[in-house]
Amino acid sequence: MAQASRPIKEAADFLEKIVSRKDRTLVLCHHNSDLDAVASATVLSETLKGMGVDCRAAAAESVSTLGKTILHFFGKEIEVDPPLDFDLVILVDTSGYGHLGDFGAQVREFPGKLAVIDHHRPVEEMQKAAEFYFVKEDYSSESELIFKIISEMGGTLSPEQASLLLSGIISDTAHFRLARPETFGILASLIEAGADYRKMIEILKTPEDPSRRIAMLKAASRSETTRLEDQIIVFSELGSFEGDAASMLVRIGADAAFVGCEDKGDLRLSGRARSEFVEKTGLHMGKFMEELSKTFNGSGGGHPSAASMNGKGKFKDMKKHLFKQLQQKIKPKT
Ligand SMILES: [Mn+2]
Repeated sequence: MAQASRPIKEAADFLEKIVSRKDRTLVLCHHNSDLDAVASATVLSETLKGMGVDCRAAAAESVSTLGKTILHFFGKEIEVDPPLDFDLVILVDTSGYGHLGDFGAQVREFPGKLAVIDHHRPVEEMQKAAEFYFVKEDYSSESELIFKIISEMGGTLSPEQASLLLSGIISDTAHFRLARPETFGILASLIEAGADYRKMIEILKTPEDPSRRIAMLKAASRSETTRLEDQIIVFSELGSFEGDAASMLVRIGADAAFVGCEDKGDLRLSGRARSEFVEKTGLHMGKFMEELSKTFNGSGGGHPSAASMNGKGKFKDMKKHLFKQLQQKIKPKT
């Protein structure tokens, strides 16, 4: 039967077989394990343990920073590269030996039984090697798959386990952008089981560099806004993150934004524009910056809506010249 159409019950039946066989089991996930991997491995391992199986969870090679953060938050740990003294290794969120980094060689030599429960593209070699091979490529995360299997077995989740799986789903679906309709049903069940959505969102936020945040605020507070015809042009002065600042100014309202600086006669300028600005005005930022840079003995260029230049001269001269050029390019409609 094609992998995609196999019922979840097959996986539940297999796990129940492990319970009755009393296999000493390792649930193993891929190297540099992300949230989906550590959540799946941890929750599946704990569930099997709760059913009387001698079971542990592990990651190959290393755990990602976010993976460590979430485990630490729940006071949980996952082993890394444990000695393979088990009857069975279940690979989760892992499609093949290659996904296990250097530890893959040891798993390849492992004389015991192998099972794969995954949501990546099937790997033929693994299909042959595994006693049980179950791949649901249509699942947007392994955490969803683990949830479905545990539910099928009649298992329940603690609030911590529900939160862990939720974090795996949020991260693998890129905050639900890649979610399937079914994902939201699972999400509701996890919330009902006590998952803390707000807390997980908070943990998943990648910390932003404070110096970058200050730079963005400076760029915003120093910004000058001008209207040229129906276009909102914003200019600001900043000595670092100029491109990011110009993008930010476009995001918060500018049609085109220019952010630059002068350091002892060395000029730098970054420009960003909305695609509608490029269409309406016909102003290609890359060409515009190239022309501008020639006036100041520098070089410049880029894309239609994102470009930069450098040159020699005084900041206020560059700014004056920039506006004059913009006025010429953005002409009233005739
Ligand atoms: Mn995954």
